[in-house]
Amino acid sequence: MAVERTLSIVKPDAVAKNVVGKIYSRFEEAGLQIVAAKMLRLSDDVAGGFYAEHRERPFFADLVGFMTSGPVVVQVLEGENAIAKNRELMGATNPQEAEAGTIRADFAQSIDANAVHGSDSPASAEREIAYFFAASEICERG
Ligand code: IDP
Repeated sequence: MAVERTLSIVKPDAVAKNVVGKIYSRFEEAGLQIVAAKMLRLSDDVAGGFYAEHRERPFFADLVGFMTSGPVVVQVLEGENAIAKNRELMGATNPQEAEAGTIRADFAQSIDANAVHGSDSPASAEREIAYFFAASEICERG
């Protein structure tokens, strides 16, 4: 298995619930390292550009409205199989369908406010990491 990097976002609902640390613990306990992190408030343009692939979907305006409703914490996670491992930790998009013990089952209320984002492929991880971080902002942990 290869060491990968993936882009993770703690969404506004989870930041508002004050569970950033609990979510970070899930990453660390699974062997993923945080190699870059920042808190920021997304603008409409930044949130819309991030979710550009969903622009034609009926939920796009709600998604952008939600993602700009409060601060988010954005991080790059690194580790063996990091992309799939993070998706497993997150659970299904709809928290009602998420397996017990996953981040979304434990911390999310609805398909709109679902606590976390994680890249779903190597190509999206590359795009999404570059969307939020300059190469100089990513730390080698060794
Ligand atoms: P993912 O976050 O699990 O990768 P995607 O299909 O990429 O799921 O969708 C991006 C985000 O858009 C989801 O996390 C969710 O917040 C929102 N979303 C997806 N499908 C729906 C829907 O049917 N209704 C409302 N929001 C949705």
